[in-house]
Amino acid sequence: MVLKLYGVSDGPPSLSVRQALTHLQIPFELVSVDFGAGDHMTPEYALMNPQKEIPVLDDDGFFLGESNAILQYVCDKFKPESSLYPKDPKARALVNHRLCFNLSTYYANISAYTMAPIFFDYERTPLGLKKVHIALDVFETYLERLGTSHAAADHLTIADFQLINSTMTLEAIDFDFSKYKRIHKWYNQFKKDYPDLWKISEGAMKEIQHFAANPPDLTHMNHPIHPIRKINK
Ligand SMILES: N[C@@H](CCC(=O)N[C@@H](CS)C(=O)NCC(=O)O)C(=O)O
Repeated sequence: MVLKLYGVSDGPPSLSVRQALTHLQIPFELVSVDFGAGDHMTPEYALMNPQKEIPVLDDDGFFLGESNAILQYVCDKFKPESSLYPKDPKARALVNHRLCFNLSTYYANISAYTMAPIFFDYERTPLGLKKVHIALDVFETYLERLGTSHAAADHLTIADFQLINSTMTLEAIDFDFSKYKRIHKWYNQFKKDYPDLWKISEGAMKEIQHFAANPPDLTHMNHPIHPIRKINK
């Protein structure tokens, strides 16, 4: 059975998995999850992913959530020889480290500032802004210390996808991060070096920009965590 990826068209974790599958030329069917309709909050979806988060990979009944785990799995299972996820322990540790850093800090801090206020009733606060700068500052330091062309090596790895898509959400809200010179260079170089992969991020960025200008009406949604923005109709 062909791999199925349950994904959302503007979600950074979904984009990274699409980029890896595309780059590795692994055939897959993209099943679009309608976030606004709450497709991911149904009992059926929870059978695939009790976290009720997107993406989920379905490999012939083997369901896997958490985009980092999906990226690692598809490389290990389908293209173990690929340099996207190196085998050498130190090289792999750096990739794993950057994936953890993205999950715990970079995407966490950035998306709370960029994405959450677009979709839900959150404000962009000075503390949120400070956390974005902390994330950028740390990533800049990693790039400086490692001195590589890419996030975790001198070649593309799965860590680049996650970090690129987090950074893309900053561009989506016109956040100027040019003072982080190494991040700025790495991000723009990715666009030039991998135009087909960037196209996947760019499509999402345009959607995010559209939603930023036209906040979606999610008043029908009964979200367990996020406050729903009130809309006068
Ligand atoms: N750690 C998860 C995060 C996935 C995630 O946050 N996905 C968002 C969509 S981009 C989601 O499913 N949110 C559920 C919700 O807000 O209800 C991963 O990397 O796969």
